[in-house]
Amino acid sequence: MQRDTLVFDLIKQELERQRRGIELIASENFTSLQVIQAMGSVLTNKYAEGYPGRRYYGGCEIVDQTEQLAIDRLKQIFNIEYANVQPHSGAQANASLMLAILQPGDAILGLDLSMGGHLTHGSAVNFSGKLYQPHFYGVKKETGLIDYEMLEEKARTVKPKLIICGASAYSRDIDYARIRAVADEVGAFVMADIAHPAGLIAKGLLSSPFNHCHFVTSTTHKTLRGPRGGVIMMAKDFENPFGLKDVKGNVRLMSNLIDMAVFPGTQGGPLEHVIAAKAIAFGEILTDEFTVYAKQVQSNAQAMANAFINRGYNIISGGTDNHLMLIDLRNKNISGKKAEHVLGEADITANKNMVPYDDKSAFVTSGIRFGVAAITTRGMKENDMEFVVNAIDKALMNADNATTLKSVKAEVNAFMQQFVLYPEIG
Ligand code: DSN
Repeated sequence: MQRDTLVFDLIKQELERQRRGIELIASENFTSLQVIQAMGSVLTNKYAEGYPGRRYYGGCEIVDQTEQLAIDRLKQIFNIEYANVQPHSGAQANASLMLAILQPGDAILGLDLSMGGHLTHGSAVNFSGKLYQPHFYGVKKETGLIDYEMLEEKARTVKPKLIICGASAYSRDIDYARIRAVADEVGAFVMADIAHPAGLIAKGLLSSPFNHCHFVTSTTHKTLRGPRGGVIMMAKDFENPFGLKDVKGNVRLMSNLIDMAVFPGTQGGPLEHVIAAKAIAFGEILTDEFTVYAKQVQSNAQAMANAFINRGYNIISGGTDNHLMLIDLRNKNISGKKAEHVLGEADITANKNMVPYDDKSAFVTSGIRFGVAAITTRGMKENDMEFVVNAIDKALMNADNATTLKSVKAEVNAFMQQFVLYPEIG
């Protein structure tokens, strides 16, 4: 077979794009080379429907071991009893979990997408909003913090089967104990989707949801710095208190119901090459090196937030506890859409984002979201945040000046040369 130079040239171009730019998309990171190598391995050839030791195909004795390693390491990271590492993505993890514990039409309560939530937490355009009956809580207009009184009031009114916490654009820690208290009062399960802050939770830098939430889901590619994928976890397995049954009518342990909801409920063959890469990433997370990384992520985010505040930018909630921040650009007279475009011209990658109580549509938005997980992996420290924020500010304040944008881009490209990315790849 002839080498597909067309595709490989494009991959090379993407590597160069990643190398020369400042990556601030809060949901992205740079995996280690060994994670990439596992994803590009022969494990992609293997069908392994089922779980380690109980598969529907022969020849699974090796992938049984890689999958079991991923499970064991994830359990060790969070000190938990149960982990399913097969979900292809965070959305799949959430879909599987909901399939395991909900019936179509059941009420669910999540953080509104326009207030920092996520599509899979009940959005009308997502399975979660179509199959279930979605209700939402928000953040307080004055503080940008989760409105726990509203959450409690809604929970008491709609009596959801599931309360979802976790967010994609919320920079503060979450009071899981308070959410669990109202869930117990109304008879709801609680699921924390920790896709964004998981790497910081893994190292004890943010509150742990595991003591309070029945279920925890995550992606593996954000602050966990692994391959693209999802996981479902429980601190403790339990015989479900609401008498949820499997298809044969048997009351089962939650772990059985979740395993069955992932496969065969929502997925077929697991991606064993990705699961091996998850195992590698989880091994990396268990090291002291990753502890240093996670602490640096948090320090860099705080340094970046301060640099923005010093330049008059309005950060929702006034700062950050985790790896990201959401900026309301309305006092800077530029929309999120234009800001994203202008920054792109300067090789700074970020995404527009609605801010709470936004008066612009999701396509335009008043906000922009920045995260530091990826630039921290590149090797940036607190003092580098001044350069980054200065470059962003210069670009945004000269949004219609092509010459200035070109010079910011040149400065960014020169600056990034010191933060070597994948030197092993030519
Ligand atoms: N799309 C991800 C994010 O950017 O936060 C969430 O799924």
